[in-house]
Amino acid sequence: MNIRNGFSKIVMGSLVIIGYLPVSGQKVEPPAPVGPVPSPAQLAWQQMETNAFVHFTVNTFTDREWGMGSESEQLFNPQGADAMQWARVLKETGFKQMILTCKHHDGFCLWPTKYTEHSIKNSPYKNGKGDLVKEASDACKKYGLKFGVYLSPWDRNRADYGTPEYITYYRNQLKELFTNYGPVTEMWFDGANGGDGYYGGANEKRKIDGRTYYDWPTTLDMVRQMQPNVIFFSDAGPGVRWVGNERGMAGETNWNTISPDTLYAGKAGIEELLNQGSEDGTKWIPAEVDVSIRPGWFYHKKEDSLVKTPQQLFDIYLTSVGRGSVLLLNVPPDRRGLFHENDIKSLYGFRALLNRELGKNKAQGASVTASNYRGKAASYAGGNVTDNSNETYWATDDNVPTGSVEINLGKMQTIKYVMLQEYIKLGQRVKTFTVEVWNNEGWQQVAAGTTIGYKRILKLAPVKAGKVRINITASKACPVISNIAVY
Ligand code: FUL
Repeated sequence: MNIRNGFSKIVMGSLVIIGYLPVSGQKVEPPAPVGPVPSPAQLAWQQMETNAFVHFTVNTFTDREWGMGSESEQLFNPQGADAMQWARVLKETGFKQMILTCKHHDGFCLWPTKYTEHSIKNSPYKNGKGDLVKEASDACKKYGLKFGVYLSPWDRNRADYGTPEYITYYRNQLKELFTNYGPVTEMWFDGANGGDGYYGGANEKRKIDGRTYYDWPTTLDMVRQMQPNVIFFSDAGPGVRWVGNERGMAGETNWNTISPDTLYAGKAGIEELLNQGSEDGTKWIPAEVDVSIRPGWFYHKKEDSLVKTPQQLFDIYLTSVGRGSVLLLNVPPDRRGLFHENDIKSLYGFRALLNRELGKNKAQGASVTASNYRGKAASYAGGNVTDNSNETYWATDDNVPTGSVEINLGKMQTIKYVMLQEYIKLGQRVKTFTVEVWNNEGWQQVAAGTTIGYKRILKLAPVKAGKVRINITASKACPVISNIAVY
C-alpha cells in the first residue's frame, strides 16, 4: 500500500483504487447514484458519440423518399455497390457504428430473406446472389465499426400488414437479422405510418394503433434472447429515444431521463418532451440525433449540390454531441451503390474541422482549485477534471449541491470552446452552470448553460483567458464532474 496525499491505493499490475482516505484517515464514500443511471450498453453507446446511418433501397432508383411497396425488384441494380467503401470512409472520418436500412417502409429487403420474394434475391444485383446486409456487416467487422439494423415496422408491400400474421413475419425477419448477421448493437424501429400503400395490391389506406398493434414488449424480449446488449431505438426507447426532430438539434436542456409512460412510437405532439427529456424522468433513455447529410434520407441526384458542408456538419456536432447526445448522421449511397464524392469530401472536411477546433485541450493537466471537494480526499479533488480520465471526477460533499472549480491555464490564451462532462454512471445531476474567464483584471462571465450530461460543449466568442472558472449553480445532488476541457 502506498499512501500519498491521503490517497490510498494498491498496485497489482495496474492501479486499483480501493479506498479514499482524507488526511484524517477516514474513508470517504463516493457519492450515491441519483435517479436512473445508464446500463453498461447505454454507456458504451453514449461513448461512441458519432454514428452513421445508411439509407438504401429501391427509393434510390425511383427518386422517392417513401416507396409505395409496389416497386419491381428489378429496379434495384447498384452495379458498383461497395459496402467496404462506406465502412472505410466512415471509419476514417471518425464514425463508430453503421446502421443499415435493411428494410424501409416500401418493404424491399436488402438481404435474401426466406419470408418474402420482395428482396434483393429477385433483383439484378449480383444476379440475385447479393446480400447487402452481409456485405455491410462484414465491412463493419473489417473496419472495426459496430453494426446496427433498421427494420421498418410499417411495410407498404405486405398484403398482411395490419393483421397479426404480419407481426409474425416481422419477428421472423428479426430472427434472421439477429442470428445471421451479428453482433448487432442497435436496432432501429421508427414510428412512421403514412397510411396508404400497395399492400399486396389492395392499394388502400391502413393505419394501425401504434400503442398495441406491434406488441413491442414481446418482440424486444425475443431480440434480447438473441442479443442481450442490443440498444433499441424508438421514439420511446427503451434503449435510446428520438430527439424529436431531424435537424440535428438536441435540446440545450437535455435530460437523459424521461418517463416512458408519457411516450409511445408515433404519438403526435411530443417532440419537445423528446428533445429535452424530463428532469424527474423514471428511466434512463438518452436522445439520439438522427439527421441526413443531404435534405433527403435517400440519394437523389438533384441534391448533389445540397450536401451539408463541413461547417454545417460541425455545427450539428455541437448541437448533438455537444448537447449530450449521440449523432446519427445519414450518408445515402447513390445509384452506383457508393457514397457520392460530394458527401465524402464533406465528411473528411468535417473531421478535419473537428480536429482543428477541438483537437488541442489547453486545460489538459492544468492545476485546479475547487471551492469544496468531498471529504477533502484527493481522489475527489478538482484536479480530476483535467487529468483526461473518464474514470476520475471532482465531487463535492453530499450537502453541497453547488460549487466551483478554477482552472489555471498557466498563461493568457485565446479560447473558443469549453467542454464539460458529468460522470453519468452516478446519474445526471447538474441543472445550471456558468463559465467565467479571468482576463487579468477580473472575472467575466462568458457562457451559461443548463444540463451537462455525458458531454456539453459551449462555443464562446473567442476570448483571452488566464484562468477559467466553472460554477455549478444548481444540481440535483452534489455535482460529479469527470472532465473539463478548453479549446
Ligand atoms: C423516419 C422515416 O420515415 C424516414 O424515411 C427515415 O428513415 C427516418 C430516419 O425515419 O421515420
